[in-house]
Amino acid sequence: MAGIRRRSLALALLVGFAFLAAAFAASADNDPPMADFTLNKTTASLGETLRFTDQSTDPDGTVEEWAWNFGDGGTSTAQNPTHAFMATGQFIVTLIVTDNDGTDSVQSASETIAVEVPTEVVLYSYPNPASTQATIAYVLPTGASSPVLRIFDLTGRLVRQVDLEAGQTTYAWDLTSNGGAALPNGLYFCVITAQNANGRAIKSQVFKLLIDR
Ligand SMILES: [Ca+2]
Repeated sequence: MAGIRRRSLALALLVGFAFLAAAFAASADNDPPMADFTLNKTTASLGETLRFTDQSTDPDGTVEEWAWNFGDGGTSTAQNPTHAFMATGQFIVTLIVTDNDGTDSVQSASETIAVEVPTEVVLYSYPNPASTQATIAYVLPTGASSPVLRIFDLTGRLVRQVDLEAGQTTYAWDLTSNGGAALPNGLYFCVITAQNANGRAIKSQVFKLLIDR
């Protein structure tokens, strides 16, 4: 009986090894897919739609699944997805592909994308303090439009509003209110709002201007 048991055990081990060897051979026979992709640009503006084009290949089969991770929480399983980044910064987009032989044959490819907002409006004014006139200088991001200058007094009251020219870089303010009255001495807050090339509202930092006659 003991001899039969040993032979059974040996047979079971042999079958087990054969099974493992076969599984290993099947696994080794499958060449993994190579993930690859292109995209239409690696620097984008906020909200701009980017197009991703799959270039993955499998040397001995076909690529059947695509798992995209855009690095901003967005994902896709489309072969050639589009994606718009709604935040600024650097994002690493990763693509993992799976071939027709199973999920363990994956390769990933990644690309870093810089998503930039055109810089905000730059605003400063000179001289400061001002006694007779202030030259309000401004720089708009490329493509920005509809700049509007607003000046508030210390209580937050809007005392002057001017539609600026997008093509200009300075505005000469004579230190008067909307009604044309000379404003009293004191501290004023200047801000310029505009629309960027994508139609999004942008604005400058608040510039503190002192009137001291
Ligand atoms: Ca394969």
